[in-house]
Amino acid sequence: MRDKILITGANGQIGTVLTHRLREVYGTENVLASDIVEPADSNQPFVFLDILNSTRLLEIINDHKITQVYHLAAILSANGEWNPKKTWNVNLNGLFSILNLGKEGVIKKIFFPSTIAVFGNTTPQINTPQDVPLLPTTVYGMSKTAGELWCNYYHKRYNVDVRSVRYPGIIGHQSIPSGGTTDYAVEIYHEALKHKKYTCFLKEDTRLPMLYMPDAVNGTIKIMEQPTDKIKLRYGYNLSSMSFTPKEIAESIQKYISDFKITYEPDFRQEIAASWSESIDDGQARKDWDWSPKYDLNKMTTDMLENLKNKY
Ligand code: NAD
Ligand code: AKB
Repeated sequence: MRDKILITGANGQIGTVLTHRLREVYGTENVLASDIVEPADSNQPFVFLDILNSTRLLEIINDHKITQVYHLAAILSANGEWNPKKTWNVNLNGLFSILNLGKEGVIKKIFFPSTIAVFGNTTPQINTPQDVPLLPTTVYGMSKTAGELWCNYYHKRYNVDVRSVRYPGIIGHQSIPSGGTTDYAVEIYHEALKHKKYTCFLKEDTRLPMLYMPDAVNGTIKIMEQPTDKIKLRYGYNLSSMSFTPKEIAESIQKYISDFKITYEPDFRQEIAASWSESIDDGQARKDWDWSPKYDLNKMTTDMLENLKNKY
């Protein structure tokens, strides 16, 4: 029997692109998108699902004979600080419902996206190893750290097949991020093409790890397709491909748009960014399941500008 996939939070920045790719791989009829906001394309299979409604979740899973869930629904780092209680509730209780369906054998495989927001001020910031002290500073980071631990627990205790990666900031041209601290690295390309200037909410020398969308999507599908014995960690695998500062991404854009200007007006997101890693050691993902990203900063800038230029 073919796997049938449910994606939660499918209309967000990553879900929009991941859903499209999963449909190319598994067939449109085998990939059901869900969210609390409507999709841009109403002709594709979509159900409205608030992840906190566990009764509706079970109905959907049974009605559509779902075997795998990519559980993307969440509230991200910056937005999370405006409503900590809601963020904890959505990010953790949504995951519990999914993990419990794994425990009961209703679904066979789960993807849980974790994040570099699990790291905090006690984490070594350069080339951050896989296993480090985690003392996140945001409620988003707290919820994802707890989520990783629950994934690990459900695997060890109930043999739930859950797989997880710690995404760095994700950059793509197909969708718009919102509510995150790394959002600037997408906004900057749009503003460069529209207005030839951008005011960044982080300081010029704030170095963060980032990943281009095609690498993120390929890596996500790759970890889910591995034989189970290759997945040695059931909490988030570190992933990495590039690290840069706002100044460096601006310079990469200036190679194409020479009169592009960047200015800096750091806000509360500066403190969040400063608590995260600058660069990541993803050796374990490379070793266990052959993770190998293709894009660096310059290759990404070329591709972003090429894809966005017709839009403006
Ligand atoms: P996003 O905010 O763009 O999308 C999240 C989606 O979840 C939204 O469409 C939103 O409507 C939906 N959602 C929110 N509350 C919901 C609820 N109660 N029920 C159902 N859906 C709900 O986020 P994204 O950037 O696409 O991230 C997807 C996942 O990847 C998240 O779990 C996030 O933590 C993780 N992640 C993202 C990044 C990144 O840079 N984009 C980095 C690290 C981890
Ligand atoms: C955010 O900035 O909150 C996300 C993330 C790194 O998890 N992009």
